[in-house]
Formats: sequence, C-alpha cells, structure tokens
Amino acid sequence: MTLSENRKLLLINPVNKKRKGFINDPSTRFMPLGLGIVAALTPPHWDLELVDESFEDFTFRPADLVAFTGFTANAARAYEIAAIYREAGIHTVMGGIHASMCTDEVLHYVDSVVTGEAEGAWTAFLADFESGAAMRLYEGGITDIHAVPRVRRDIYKYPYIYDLVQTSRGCPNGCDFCSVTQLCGKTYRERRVEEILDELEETTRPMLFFVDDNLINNKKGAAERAILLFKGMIDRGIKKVWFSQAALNFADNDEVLYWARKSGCNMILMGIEAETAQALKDVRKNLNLSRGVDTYEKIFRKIHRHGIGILGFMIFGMESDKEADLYARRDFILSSTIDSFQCTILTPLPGTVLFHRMEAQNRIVLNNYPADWQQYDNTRATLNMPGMAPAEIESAMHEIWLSLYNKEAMRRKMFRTLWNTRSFMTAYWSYASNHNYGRMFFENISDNHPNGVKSNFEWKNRKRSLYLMITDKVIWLIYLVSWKSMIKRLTR
Ligand code: B12
Ligand code: SF4
Repeated sequence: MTLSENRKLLLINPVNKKRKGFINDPSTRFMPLGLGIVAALTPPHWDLELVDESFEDFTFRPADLVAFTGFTANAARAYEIAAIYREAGIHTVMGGIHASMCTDEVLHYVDSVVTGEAEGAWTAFLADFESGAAMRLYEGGITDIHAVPRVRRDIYKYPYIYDLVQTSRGCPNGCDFCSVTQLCGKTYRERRVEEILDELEETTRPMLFFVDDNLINNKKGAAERAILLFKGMIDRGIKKVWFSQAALNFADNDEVLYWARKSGCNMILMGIEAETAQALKDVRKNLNLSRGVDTYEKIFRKIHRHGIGILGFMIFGMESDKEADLYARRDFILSSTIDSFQCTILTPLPGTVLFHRMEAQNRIVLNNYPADWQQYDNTRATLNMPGMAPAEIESAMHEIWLSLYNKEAMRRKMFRTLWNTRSFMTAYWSYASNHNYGRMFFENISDNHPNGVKSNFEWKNRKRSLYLMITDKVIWLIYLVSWKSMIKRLTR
C-alpha cells in the first residue's frame, strides 16, 4: 500500500445501532477520551479526523489508517465499519476496553489490535505502520501515569456538553462485574494536581466530568490531594459545574466535601449496587460490605449537607436474587435518599471475574458473539440465574423501571433532593439524570408496553394527575432558578 502525501488518520467512535443507550439524548453524548490520547500520541505529519457516531452516522471517507475505540456493546458496529475499509485495502486498528478484553476476537475483524493503554504501544505501532511492517498485535500494558500526554481536544469538533478529564487510573478492588481492575491495573495511579489544573484550564465547556473510577481513592494522602485539586480550581478561577464517580469513602472527610462543592461538584456517582450484604457478597463488592449497608443513609446525609446529589449505581439480577429481592431493591431506592439511580441488570462483561464464573457454570444465554455483544449494555438479562430465568428478570425489570422512571416518581425524588440538599441546581440535575436513565431503559420497551409511559414519561393508560399539573409550575420555577444560578456561578 502506498501512503498519500498528507497522511490521514481517521479516529472512529462506533455506536451500536441496536441500542443507542445514553446517546439517545444530546446531553449525554460524551467525548471518547481515549481517542484524544491516541491523537496526542500521533506525530504532526498526520492529519486527524474524528468520527463520533454519537453525533453522526459513519459515511465512508478516505484515509490512510483507520483507528477504532469501543465499548463491548459497540464492537459489532466497529467490525462493520472496519470491513468496509479492509475491503478498500486500508489498514484498520482497534484499541480500548473491548480490544483489550476480547483480543482474539477483535483480531478477526481488524488488521492490528492494541491492547491496554495507548501510551505504551501507539508510537511503536505507527512507526511500524509507516515503514510498512505493522504487526497484528501490540500490548500497551499499564503506563507510567506521568507519561500520559495532554488530551488533544481540538479533535472534538462535535457539540459535546461536557469536557472529560481523568485525574487517576486503576482500582485495587476488583469487583466481580467490573473490568476496571483488568484494564487499568490494581494500583491507583494519580496524575499530578498541577498538571490536571493546567489541563482543566485548556477545557472550554462549563460542564465537566472527571472520569475517574474513584475520584477520592483510599491511598494515604488521597483526601489532601483532592482538596488541593478543588482549591486549585477555585484559586485559578476554573469555573465548572462538575460530577464524578467515587466510593462510599467520598463522605469520610468534610473538608473534601466542602471544597468539592465549592469548586462546582453537583453530583457524585456511587457504586451502591445493592442494599443487602448477601447481594454485595454475590458480586464481591467488598468495599461496601466492609462499611456495611446500614451506613448508607448516614453517608448520603453527609454528602447532601454539602449540597451534592447522589447518583446511585444499582445492580439487579444478582446470583441470590429472587423476584421479591428485585422489588425490595426498588423499594430501597424509593425510600432511600439516593437522588438519581442507574438500575442495571447484572451483565458479565468480557474479561471480568463474573464472566469467567458464569461461563464456567454455563449460565450465559446471550452468547452468540460478536452479534450478542450488542446486548451487553447492562439493560438485558444475559444470565440464567439460579433463582430467576432471563425472561423473568427482564419482565420484573420492565415493571421496576416503569415504577422508578415515570414522571411522578421522578418528581417526588426531585423534591426530596431539593429538601435534602437545599440546592435547586442539584435537584434539577438529579431530575434530569433520572430522565436520561429513563430514556436509556425505555429505549426498546416504551412503545410496546401497553401500560408503559409515553416519551414524556407520563403514563399511557392513566389520566394526568393533579400532582403533575401543580408541580409543572414548580418545575418551571426550579428550572429558571437553577439555570440562572448556574450562569451566575460560571460567570462570577
Ligand atoms: C467515563 C465512562 C463512561 C461514560 C462515557 C465515556 C465515553 N465517552 O464513552 C458514560 C457515563 C456515558 C459511560 C457509560 C457506560 N459505561 Co462506562 N465507563 C467510563 C469509565 C469510567 C472511563 C472511560 C474513560 O473515559 N477513560 C479514560 C480514557 C482515557 O481511557 P480509555 O477510553 O480506556 O482509553 C485508553 C485505553 O483503553 C486505550 N484506548 C482506547 N481507545 C483506543 C483506541 C486505539 C486505536 C488505541 C491504540 C488505544 C485505545 O488507550 C487509552 C489511553 O490509555 C470506564 C472505566 C474505565 N476506567 O475505563 C467505564 C466503562 C468503559 N464503562 C463501561 C460500561 C459497561 C458502561 C455502560 C454500558 C454502563 C451503563 N449501563 O451505564 C454505559 C454504556 C453507555 C452507552 N453505550 O450508552 C465498562 C465497559 C466494559 C466493556 N467491556 O464495554 C467500563 C470499562 C467500566 C466497567 N464497569 O467495567 N461510561
Ligand atoms: S466497581 Fe468500582 S470499586 Fe469495584 S472494581 Fe470497578 S471501579 Fe473498582
């Protein structure tokens, strides 16, 4: 193959055509950060173009090299596009979580695969490619965190609402259902605070998502580091409204909470997973087990006192779950002070301990890969559990989602959030987050469920309630105040 004079690297973020997930709404279309790092590692004699299918469907464009990232649920789409380029004799390469966990499979569909972190392999791959000797497999492994380059943000030409910044990588906890420990390693690797602040200064959007898995890790000095970061944002005048992921220890230190809020934290995403010790044991969520399920409310209250909302990640369909347990988890969510909730079905993501255990027990029912990977977005029952068959789990979950993500239930939660956090903006954000989850969970069921909800989350089969009519007005007020206070915050 001869290379054109201006070498062109096409970076593609493929999106599953069967289940669009979060990208159903423009407010939850996130920039693919991994490709921004690949771009940063690419020498200047390459022209770069990003195609993010969250915003536009792929159409063929010429390139010398085509690079894909991809979640497992999007892998089949990557293969579809790769086939078009391979047919045209153009080299394709794939990296990211799926390529790292299902390397042998991915090697069937692209010319080269890069596993692990791009920092450890992309330069070598490109050099080989340029000399016409690209190999099939490159192993990036785990990088020295201080060698992570500044993300090239000029490639993000789409109207993303959030900037994404990563301050650390790795997690020692190795929960059964999660692939972070496998992908990012067992130790927390923290970037230097000054370096993060410099990067934050380059970001242009008022909203920010710190994509760390545990923003405040459990290493010595983690709280001090976080305070330094949050204070640094304030000192440098970096005005953002931000959210991130953290574990229960986020609430350990009031000073952390204080500065988090002061620097713009509105919401924290927490892996609560379940409200019983048995269910936590099922997935080896030892972090929560060691704290105890009876500590949850105290932790939530502490976070709320600082005006920060809680988005709880909850998992349904654990090994010990019976139908009654699913409804009990739903009732826990409704009665707890969790503000927003992601209620997913336990899914054996490739490479996880759960995947290997379920495969050994022959419990995986959606296993026609790669086509079935399209269902691995945590909204489908992929497992035949001892207490529940997949169809039973799905049918119960449809009912549960409907009872959680209908407008009335979401509004009741919103008013509780307002009461608990005394923050219009947090109340509005948590309401909006629940809407987004509703959109994701109802993607394939809203139309065919006769007693379901319409696209505006109101019941199809019930008269509009007085509660909704009254709260419509209050919602508008909240919307106006929260919008105004956000603008004020970002421009003061
Ligand atoms: C931020 C995040 C999100 C964001 C969106 C991120 C985005 N823009 O796509 C949101 C909140 C939307 C999200 C949603 C979901 N997520 Co998520 N998410 C993450 C998280 C925490 C960080 C990802 C990130 O940005 N990392 C920072 C960048 C720099 O790292 P990276 O992308 O991995 O890239 C590095 C390498 O992988 C590699 N690389 C990546 N691409 C490429 C390409 C090439 C060519 C090369 C050479 C290298 C390379 O080099 C990069 C630099 O080192 C990860 C956990 C994690 N630590 O990875 C989970 C994770 C990716 N999510 C996961 C899941 C399951 C989901 C959901 C399905 C869960 C759910 N139901 O909510 C949804 C799916 C949404 C959808 N499809 O609609 C899983 C994916 C597992 C899998 N096998 O697919 C992860 C790994 C967490 C887990 N539990 O295991 N997620
Ligand atoms: S779920 Fe959270 S705590 Fe558990 S391994 Fe994944 S990132 Fe770590």
